[in-house]
Amino acid sequence: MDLQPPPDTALPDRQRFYQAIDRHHLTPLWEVLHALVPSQPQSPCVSAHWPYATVRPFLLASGQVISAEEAVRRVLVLENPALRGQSAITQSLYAGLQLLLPGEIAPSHRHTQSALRFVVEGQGAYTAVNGERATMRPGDFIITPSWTWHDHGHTGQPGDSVDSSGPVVWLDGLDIPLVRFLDAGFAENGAVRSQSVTQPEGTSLARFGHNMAPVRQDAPATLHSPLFSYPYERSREALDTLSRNAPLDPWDGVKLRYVNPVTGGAPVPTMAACMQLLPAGFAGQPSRQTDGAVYSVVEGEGEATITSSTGTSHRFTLSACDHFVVPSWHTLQLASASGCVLFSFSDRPVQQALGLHREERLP
Ligand code: GTQ
Repeated sequence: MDLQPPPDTALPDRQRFYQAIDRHHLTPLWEVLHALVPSQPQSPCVSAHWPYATVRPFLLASGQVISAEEAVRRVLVLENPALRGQSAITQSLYAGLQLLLPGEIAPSHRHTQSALRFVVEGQGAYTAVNGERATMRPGDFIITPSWTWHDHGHTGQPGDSVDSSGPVVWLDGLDIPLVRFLDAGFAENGAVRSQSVTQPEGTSLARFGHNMAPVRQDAPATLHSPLFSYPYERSREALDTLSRNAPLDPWDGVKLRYVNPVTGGAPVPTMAACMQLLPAGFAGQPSRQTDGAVYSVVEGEGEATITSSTGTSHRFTLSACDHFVVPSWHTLQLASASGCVLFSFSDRPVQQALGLHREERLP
């Protein structure tokens, strides 16, 4: 008489089956399906905060360890604590703080990765893009789009007026992990250390930065903004005016995004950037987005409470020049007793182009 096999003998059979197919580089979907197609984003990233009081001494010490020229780019990378060794702050984005000292040059190169700069501290440095220099002042937002030649320099001298005799520090945001994921990275070094200036500073701003555009000379057919520099004084003035004249957004305070003035789209195709003002006494409501974002505190003080979908929560006390990261689908709640200005960037245009972007504003 045949005995029914006990139910648990199915398991060894399964394991034997898995071993048999494993040798042929086959694996059963049903063991991983739930993780492959999660019911909601389950980012491996964690929220993190880099107080400037902690980072600045190391950044200045890096200036004693290596020259900008030898380093090519003297940057301390902000690595997500859960992605150590990957030079990534989120799954798609890279962030770092770059230091340039008076008289230094970071030599000309170009790469398919798009970059944005947000100036954190100091006077006297410039970024040159496509033959035009953009002076870097704290709060300025500057782009170096994919495959454009760019170099950085600090024209100050150690003995100069206090204004330009000090270090200049800026936040670099690049789509390095995204381009790496797509295996689409190319790079070249320039034939000269610094590209020659072919148009005076301010030319691009005059052409495209005043809600006007050239008449006969069509806007260049590029995916990126024809404007390379977005000066802080203008963004700040816009936020100030809106904080007085318009209703506050209960989640964001006053928040504007940087645009390509020709298309209204993002300044570079892979990254969006925003500037926001939290007025004194602001206590924001929580929201979450599928685009993880990197923040730079421009002015003032505040608090960011970031909670993962599993309920792990961190509250960061923010001061000027601090940086922090909000991973995908983590709720962010912002508050400021005395007022605060925040810069942020994310991969939102990529998600929007692919129809993937989602946002949830919680009560
Ligand atoms: O300034 O070109 O932080 O190529 C990383 C890679 C900055 C740059 C970074 C880069 C740059």
